Amino acid sequence: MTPEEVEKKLKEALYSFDEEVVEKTFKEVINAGVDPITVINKATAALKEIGDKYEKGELFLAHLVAAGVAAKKAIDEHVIPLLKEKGAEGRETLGKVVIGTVQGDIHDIGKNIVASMLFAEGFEVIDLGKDVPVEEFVKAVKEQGANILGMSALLSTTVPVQKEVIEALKKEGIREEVKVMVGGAPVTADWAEEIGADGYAPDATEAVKVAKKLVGKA
Ligand code: B1M
Repeated sequence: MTPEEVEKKLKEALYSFDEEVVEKTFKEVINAGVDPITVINKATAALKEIGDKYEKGELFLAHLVAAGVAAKKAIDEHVIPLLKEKGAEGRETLGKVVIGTVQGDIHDIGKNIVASMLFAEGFEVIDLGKDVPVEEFVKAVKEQGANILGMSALLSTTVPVQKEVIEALKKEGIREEVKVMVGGAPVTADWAEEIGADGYAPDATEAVKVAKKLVGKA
């Protein structure tokens, strides 16, 4: 299956807004031997297009929800297990990552992909989930002795929370003990620099490279 065929199939499936169709198509593409990263990249592009149409008023919120729920289920069930396959118990860890989607934000598809790929590449990953309060990030960094704190944000209203967490780490006197990596569709390298984060990645493949660099294992 060519990347163009994968793109067409996944797009058509997501535009059906039907969970069963989406799941069947993801399964078909994966079973055809398509690399999971290609599947994620093509699905992300299709979801972005659906999001843009919602923003322009060409689709309703119900469409955004249907596509999001179906994509999450298909990715959780058919793509994430493949991403995690490389991870094995008892291996030497590259470091400990505490990760979550910031408070006020329930977008977790991208965060879950990043967490799975970090795990697959050898990191120990403590996933705090979505809508994670500032103090919970700080507490987890402290208690877990994390090497990296990863924060995902998908809304322009929740991106500033990444800064709040960094400020809270400073207040607790533990900012220098942990590297901070930020990401999510509206997050940029400039923003990461502005808030004093140590790393930024536009996608999950890059997130793994940045994380390895942050722990000196690149
Ligand atoms: Co929402 N949503 N949504 N949504 N949604 C966006 C983000 C939006 C851009 C759509 C649009 O209008 N164009 C828009 C935000 C606009 C803005 O703030 N500027 C939006 C909105 C408005 C909303 C609601 C407010 C809608 C409403 O209720 N009126 C609401 C918010 C709820 C809340 O959070 N409080 C809402 C709800 C939802 C659903 C629940 C329906 C669903 C989420 C389901 C879920 O996650 N469980 C959903 C979806 C699916 C989307 C879009 C369409 C797709 C997001 C996605 O999963 N992409 C999205 C459109 C878009 O992104 N342009 C949109 C696929 C995923 C693999 O990509 O998350 O970018 P992404 O992750 C990538 C990279 O960003 C990076 O790696 C990942 C993999 O390569 N990355 C990191 C992510 N985290 C990282 C962390 C790192 C490093 C890299 O280091 C730690």
